[in-house]
Amino acid sequence: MKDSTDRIADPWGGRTPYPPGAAWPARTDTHLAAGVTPAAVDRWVQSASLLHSNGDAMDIAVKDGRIVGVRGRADDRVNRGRLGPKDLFGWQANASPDRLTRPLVREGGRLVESGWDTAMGRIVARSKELLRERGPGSIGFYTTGQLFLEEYYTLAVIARAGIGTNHLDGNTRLCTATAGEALKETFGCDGQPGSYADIDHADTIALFGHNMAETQPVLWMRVLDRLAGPDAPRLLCVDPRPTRVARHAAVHLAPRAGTNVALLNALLHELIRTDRVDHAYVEAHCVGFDELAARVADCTAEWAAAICDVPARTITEAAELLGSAERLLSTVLQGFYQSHQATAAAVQVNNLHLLRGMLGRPGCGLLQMNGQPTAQNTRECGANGDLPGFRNWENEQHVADLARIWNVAPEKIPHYAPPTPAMQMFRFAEQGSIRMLWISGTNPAVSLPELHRIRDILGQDRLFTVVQDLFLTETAQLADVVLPAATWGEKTGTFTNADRTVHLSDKAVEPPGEARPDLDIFLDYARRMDFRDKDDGPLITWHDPQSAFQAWQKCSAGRPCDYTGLSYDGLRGGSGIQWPCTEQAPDGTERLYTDGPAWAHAEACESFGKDLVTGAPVTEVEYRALNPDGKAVIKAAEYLPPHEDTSEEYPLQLNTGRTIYHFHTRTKTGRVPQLDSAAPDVWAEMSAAEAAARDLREGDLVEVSTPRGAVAARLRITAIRDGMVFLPFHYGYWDTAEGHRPAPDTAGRAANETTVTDWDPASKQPLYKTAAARVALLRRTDGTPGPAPTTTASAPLDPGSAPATTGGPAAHATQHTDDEEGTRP
Ligand SMILES: Nc1nc2c(c(=O)[nH]1)N[C@H]1C(S)=C(S)[C@@H](COP(=O)(O)OP(=O)(O)OC[C@H]3O[C@@H](n4cnc5c(=O)[nH]c(N)nc54)[C@H](O)[C@@H]3O)O[C@H]1N2
Ligand SMILES: Nc1nc2c(c(=O)[nH]1)N[C@H]1C(S)=C(S)[C@@H](COP(=O)(O)OP(=O)(O)OC[C@H]3O[C@@H](n4cnc5c(=O)[nH]c(N)nc54)[C@H](O)[C@@H]3O)O[C@H]1N2
Ligand SMILES: [Mo]
Repeated sequence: MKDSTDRIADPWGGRTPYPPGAAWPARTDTHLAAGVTPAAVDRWVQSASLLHSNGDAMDIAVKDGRIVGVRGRADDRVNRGRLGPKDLFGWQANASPDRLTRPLVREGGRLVESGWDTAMGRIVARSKELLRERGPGSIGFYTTGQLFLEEYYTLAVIARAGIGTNHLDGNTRLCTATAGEALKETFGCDGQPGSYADIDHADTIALFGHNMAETQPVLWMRVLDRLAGPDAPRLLCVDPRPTRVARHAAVHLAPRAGTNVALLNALLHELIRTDRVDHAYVEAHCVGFDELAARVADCTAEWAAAICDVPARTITEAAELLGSAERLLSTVLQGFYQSHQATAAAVQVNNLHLLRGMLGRPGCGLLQMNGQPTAQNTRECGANGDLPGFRNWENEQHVADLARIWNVAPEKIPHYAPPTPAMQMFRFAEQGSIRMLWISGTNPAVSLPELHRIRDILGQDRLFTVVQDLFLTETAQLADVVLPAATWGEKTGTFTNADRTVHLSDKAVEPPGEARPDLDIFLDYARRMDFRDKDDGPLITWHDPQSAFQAWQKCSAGRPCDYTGLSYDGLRGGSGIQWPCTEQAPDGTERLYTDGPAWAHAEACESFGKDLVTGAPVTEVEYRALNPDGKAVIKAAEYLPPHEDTSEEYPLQLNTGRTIYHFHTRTKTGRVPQLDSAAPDVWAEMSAAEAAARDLREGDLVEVSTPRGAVAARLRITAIRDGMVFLPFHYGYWDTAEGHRPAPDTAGRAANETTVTDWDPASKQPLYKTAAARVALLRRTDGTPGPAPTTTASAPLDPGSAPATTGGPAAHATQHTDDEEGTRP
């Protein structure tokens, strides 16, 4: 069957129902530029999505050397051909007329065009001067979750063994640091236990602070197809917003923000009270059960109900759902990760699975989700605060192993202290110990908390800032050197999604002007810096994506993220493949820990763990005493109230997050007509009761303010819980659709004007979802409703109060559900 749908109006497309245990049927989604037919396409080039962590495989359509559309890959295990709206339309951003095409350098206070030699020359000169005068600790690298594996690995070697600095982290610190930390706390090591295929088998699916419908729409299609089929799974949703997930849930808990640990402790209490514990599993594979049982002994549903402001009855219903599950799949994301007890809360979800013995079997999945498309690789390759290959910086053997692979002295690799987390790097830049900050693939002037502070830091004369991006972003405008990067579709490399599936993304077209792949930029820097190994040979021995991949394979060998069985050729043609992929497991590995934890022994583990309340590291001696046999650690946590609680002056909880149509700071999606017009400007969400209490109406221009700053936004009245205001964080100062002019209401569109400089003690992930705010009327509506989409969590409570979000003819995509008639090669 082939049909065509407006995928702005209907982001998830049509249903292909299926029963438990069956394979998810294929459905191939295609969108081509107006007037282009599939027959007119010159070439289809294999790739995968770069606008979220799901890893949806696709082919890029090329005609006359230009990208003209995309088509999902039906053979791929991740998406079976489906694509979400950002991927169907987002490719158009590549060809924006305002792409950076030449390097820029600051001259007399202004950024002016220059050549690569001049720009790189300045970076190298400053690097050498700083190394000479202030040492390696004066240089920091702040990267992303959106480059390719080959690029992160190269950057990690440059930073750790070339410069020798401890200051290398990614914006993954804002994103999935807690995912990694929670896995380390429980299993001793990062690495996603579950598989997306667990959706096919689960009888119960629990989503903890995860708006999957909007942030991983293709995974949500898989859930919707199960819900539409026989023996459908039951859903538990824990989210204060009325997301699509909440609307489909058998049980929806909408807790006060920042109370996840109280809620989870009550759920664990109920499971233990009703003895829904797999004692044999716990006995064989875990330590710490007694401590947990003691910790939650008093955490009754009534106790949590008062803290979370949800009915006690709904908590017991949720516990019943989890307790009666035979195949439970859980996912966790930013509603847990971006709060003051992030790791503590995420770890309780791990505990839930350990208690119930639900790991390593079909349907029994645990997904501590990633957000960004390549965040997994930032972590694996050590371009965040870890050593490459999930090696433990406190383990001399692991450091020696790396030193051998890189042929450098172990002392060259900084391991005197934990690698510096991003928020600390900005603090060092503020204080003046970091004097050069190289920012690649991230826009901190919109995405970090408390923006006036970030602008001040980046604007300092003494800080030399390099920004490597596609566009002249809010951050790039503050830089000393701007390097024009090539991106997805213009360069080759691999990346790994949230369920460990590795995809290859091939170059389809030439980058604009003089823009270069990030890998080439890093390699050029290494060459100009003349980094050497201990035998005076070149430190970096590779020269292109494939040779970089091979170097990484050697580094990954024998570690949990073992890539040795993969190759570019093996990744071409069919489906993506899940690591570990080795000679013994040439087709990859669907689930980790099928025989219990495997990387938690003191010799093997990536981390000895931390105190969940203080973040203080557990010592090796303590860890060995706690976990002599390398089992999973059940770590209990006490609930603590949010640091910034509501007050008379700031009576509302501030929640920030995403909509389906935009990606982060909109540098790509803001330049795409279909996506831009679906959600063109910032809005604020509140409940009808909170609006009425302030005499506010749909569409009123309101000011949302905190002690840090304010945002002016039109109001959208929704079914969000009382006591809360929600802001999407996508909107920066520069209106991308207007071609880089200041947005009409420049006085603060960015949610992060208002957020707080604070982080989870264990993962160091900043808090974007727990702060206090107030809302006041700026201007009464002229009848215009809030600019929020109606198809999503921001749907108006009164459907008549805003026109339905649609995309029109330009937003049509075809869906083929019959392979015979499909356009697949
Ligand atoms: N469309 C789209 N998709 C994306 C992205 C994007 O920008 N746009 N970004 C990608 C990236 S990098 C990421 S990290 C992911 C993020 O994906 P998600 O985590 O799903 O997205 P968010 O909207 O940040 O937050 C999810 C939910 O957390 C809820 N929440 C807030 N506070 C609390 C709380 O205290 N407890 C609970 N239980 N819930 C709470 C919010 O109401 C919100 O609905 O999305 C990825 N996918
Ligand atoms: N208030 C609030 N703030 C948040 C969040 C929230 O929920 N609430 N979420 C946080 C999370 S989870 C995340 S992940 C961050 C995201 O925050 P950012 O990383 O700052 O957001 P992006 O807009 O994705 O920025 C990526 C930049 O990389 C550029 N880019 C894209 N592709 C390439 C490439 O191939 N090479 C190079 N060199 N550049 C490229 C883009 O043009 C863009 O400027 O925001 C965080 N901030
Ligand atoms: Mo993220």
